[in-house]
Order: sequence, then C-alpha cells, then structure tokens
Amino acid sequence: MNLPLNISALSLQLPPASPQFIDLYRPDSDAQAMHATVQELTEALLAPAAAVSPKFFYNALGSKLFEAITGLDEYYPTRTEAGIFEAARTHIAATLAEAGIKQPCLIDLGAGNCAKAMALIPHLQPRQYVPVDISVDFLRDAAEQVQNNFPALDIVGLGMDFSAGLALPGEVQAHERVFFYPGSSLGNFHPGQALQFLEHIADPAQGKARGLLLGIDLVKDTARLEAAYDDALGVTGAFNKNLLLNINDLLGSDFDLRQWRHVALFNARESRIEMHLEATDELTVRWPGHERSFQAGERIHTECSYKYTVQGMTALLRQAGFRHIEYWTDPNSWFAVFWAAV
Ligand code: AVI
Repeated sequence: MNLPLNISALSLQLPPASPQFIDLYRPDSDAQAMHATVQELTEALLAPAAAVSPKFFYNALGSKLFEAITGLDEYYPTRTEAGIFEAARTHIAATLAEAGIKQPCLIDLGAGNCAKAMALIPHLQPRQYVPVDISVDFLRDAAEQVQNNFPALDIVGLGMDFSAGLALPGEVQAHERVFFYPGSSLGNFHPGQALQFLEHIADPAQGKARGLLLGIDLVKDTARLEAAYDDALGVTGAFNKNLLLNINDLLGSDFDLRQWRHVALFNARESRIEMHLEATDELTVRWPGHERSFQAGERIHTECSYKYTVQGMTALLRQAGFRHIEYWTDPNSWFAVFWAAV
C-alpha cells in the first residue's frame, strides 16, 4: 500500500540535527555588537591606566596559541587538572549519581577544543552536551569532533560571550544541568565578578544548575607561577601580543607588535598573576577618530589570573549559594577540582 508522504510534516517530527549551532556572539557581522566592541576597546585604551579585557585574546589565532600554551612544560595547570580528573573521574561520577543526577545536560563553559569534556562524557553519560565559547569558528570544528566521537549525543554548540551574562537559549535542556568550568578560567574574573557569576549559576531561577564542576589553580611559589605565564619559548608572549593584532582588526588601529614587550608577574597582595604589554619606546597608536600616546615603559593590563586557596574557594562557593562541596587535588596541591551542588 502506498501511503501519502507528507515530507514537511515528517521532517517536523524528526529530532533536531546534532550538532546544532547557535551563534549569539558575532561582533564582526552584527553592526550593533560591533559598535559596542569598538566603544569598549576605545574606552579601555583611552583610560589613564589602559586595560583591555582578556576576552580579546581569543580570536582564531589566539585560541590556537592558547591551545599551544596548554602543552608547554611550564604551564602546569592543564596537565595537573587532567591528572586530577583521570584519578577522580569514577569518584566524580559516583558523587553525581549519589546526588540523584542522571543523564545530565553538561554545559561546558569556555569549551575551546572540547577535549576535557570528551574525557568526562563516557563517565557522566550526559543526555545533552552544550559547549559554550566566544571563539565561534573554533567551537564549530570542535563540536563536530565531539559528535564524531559520540554520534548519539545531543549537542548544542553556543557561540557566546558568557562573561557578559549567561542567558541560555531554550534549546538548552532546563533540567539536570551540570555546569563544567575547568581550566581555572574562573580565575580570570575579579573575585566580585566571580561571586556574581557563581551566584547566577546556583540560582534556581537563572542558571538552574544541579551542580558545578570547577577547576581552579591554587596559590603556590612565585617562581613556578611566573614561569607558567612567561615560558621560555615565548608562546605566552605571542598569545599576549596577538591581542594587539585582534584589536587592530576590530578597531582599525595601528599597533606595531615590535614596539611591545610581554610582562607577567605575580601580585601576591591580590593573589593574582598579571599580564601586561609594555611599550618599549614612546609611541602613539591611532584608530578612526582617536589616538593614544604611551611613554616608554607604560603598560596595557591585559589579564588577571587569580590563584585561590582551597579554603578561599570553598568560602566563595558557599557564599554563592552552593551547599554541598567536595574537592580533589593533585599530590603537590597545585590545582583543585571542586564539585559544588546546589
Ligand atoms: C584561560 N585562562 C584560565 C588562562 C590562565 O591561566 O589564566 C589564560 C592564560 N593566560 C596566559 N596563559 C594562559
């Protein structure tokens, strides 16, 4: 018997193709967002003490340079965190199961190449995986890669700047949400912003999280910290200077990389690594409608990377509204992975 086949009705009933990709961050194609970016960068460069948000590191080249940093000998956080996850993943999965969390929606904040989540997915068995990153093209390729490895997984890739807010679209499953924020990226927020961000995740009306799996770098000796941000090969220096190339693209400015030096130092009072770009000569940078002069030795502050103690992070998570907190660390106590349940 031949049944009449209504193709459009049939296709409406099919599950959405995976990976889906939702791009909420297109500063170079959306005129309004572009205007906001130009304004933000102009204000940042014209401030008496120039300081640019570290989110401007992550254009396509910046994301590749960051990936290279994570493989450097000096940059211990990535491999130390990976070691903690490897040793503790069964325990982590059991902790989630004990909390009654089954087939979660795993929301991977700052997913990058999605490698960390790929190692966890077989253990946490999520129903949906939501990689979120500001670098949309990089994320698109990475999400495809995850799909190849886990063909049955529902994947919703989100291109968004979550440092400006974490309003997730309706495509993201609202129940059993587990936020995954590895890599010590929370350390790139100032503590007050970090608290706000954690409060948002923990708020049942907003982030709707069951819990948060967080990787955070710990306070340690200054030499080791500074070497991690000023490697012998100069990859971190290139990553820092690439921010000026990205600004040139976004703003039409004329930064000359040869006139800038990479500086990384540990500010013990604030418990943070600071990265700066320092002008080697007196110079003037110009962009449409503006210019800014720098004295030799004057700096642009490009990043803070806060280092926590276990006690400090536990207190911050509690203050944000998380109730049950566990953590795992490496034998040197260089890095910690926290599970914080709402
Ligand atoms: C992404 N973030 C956690 C890195 C960090 O260690 O603060 C960024 C970075 N900056 C220089 N090296 C790595």
